[in-house]
Amino acid sequence: MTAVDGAIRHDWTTDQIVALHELPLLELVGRANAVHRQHHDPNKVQKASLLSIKTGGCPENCAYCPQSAHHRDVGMNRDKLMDPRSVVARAATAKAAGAERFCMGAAWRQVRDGKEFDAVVEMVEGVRALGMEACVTLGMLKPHQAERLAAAGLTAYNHNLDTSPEFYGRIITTRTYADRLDTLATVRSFGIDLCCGGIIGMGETIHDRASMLQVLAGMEPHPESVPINALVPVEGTPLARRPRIDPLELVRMVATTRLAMPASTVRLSAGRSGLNREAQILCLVAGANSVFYGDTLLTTPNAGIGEDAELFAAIGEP
Ligand code: SAM
Ligand code: DTB
Ligand code: SF4
Repeated sequence: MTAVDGAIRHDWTTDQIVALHELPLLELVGRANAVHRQHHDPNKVQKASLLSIKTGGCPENCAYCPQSAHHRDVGMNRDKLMDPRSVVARAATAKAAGAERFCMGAAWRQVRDGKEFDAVVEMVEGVRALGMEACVTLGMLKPHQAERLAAAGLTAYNHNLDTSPEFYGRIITTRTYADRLDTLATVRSFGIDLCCGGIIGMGETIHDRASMLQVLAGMEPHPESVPINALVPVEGTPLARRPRIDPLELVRMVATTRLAMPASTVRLSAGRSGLNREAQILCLVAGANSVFYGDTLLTTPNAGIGEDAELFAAIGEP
């Protein structure tokens, strides 16, 4: 490797990223930690809370997702969009529990103009008025819709690539990788931060994981936040029988993400409840500096607030 660790680069090759990922574990974690300390306060872990504002009945067929209407065996209820007042009240509760960022997810293929989108804009305004960062994940977005969200003060838009371009078609067939990249470019063009990452443990190879990171690190600028999810296998989805990944695979993925995108917030996302306290701390040493915080993710359980209190006490974070 010719470039110095910690330099912001957009020209990573997939092979270079695979080589990082395959370093001896202690070398990988050590280098990632050094880069992490160059760009971030090593004692700071951002807490982001999640809320599903519109659950179930999604027309997309993402193989991992319990909210897809294609996976009938999940038996997920279809709920209506929540009303803005109760959403803002939930954000206030999350803030009181220590969350700095509030992320709202809707099981939509795309945003449609009308009353529901107006309500989401109101939610963003309400969350920002609490002094919290606001993030939404609503599926595909058109320019005029991104413009409205930007005007409402939206901090970030979450739209994951989920996996490599090569493996994508094995996981989702109702939209393309190019659709995803288009929405990301639209969001970026209105000055909204990007929250974009993926999932490991869906049957992809290490090369696929590196290839996804190559696409993300090729973006200029890098996404400001990169969620790394470990698949939560949900009964009734096509990926229900996939084994849980070894926590050290998550450590390697986090460390490699940190090396490829030194200044981004790397968020330890779904799958954290399957890790013990020490494995989570290893992920934080390896460069993760945010977690989803609160008892539930969108529809599945997260690490509990009680366990998180122990985690934060152990690392000395308030
Ligand atoms: N419909 C929007 C979209 O797909 O962009 C937003 C909601 S979607 C649930 C947000 C992200 O959650 C997905 O991109 C995926 O990375 C993650 N996710 C969903 N189900 C998951 C699961 N079972 N395990 C891990 N991550 C999951
Ligand atoms: C992200 O990358 N992970 C979060 C958030 N962004 C929206 C969602 C995880 C969802 C896990 C499955 C569920 O709870 O339904
Ligand atoms: Fe719909 Fe998002 Fe779930 Fe895919 S991941 S089925 S787009 S809610």
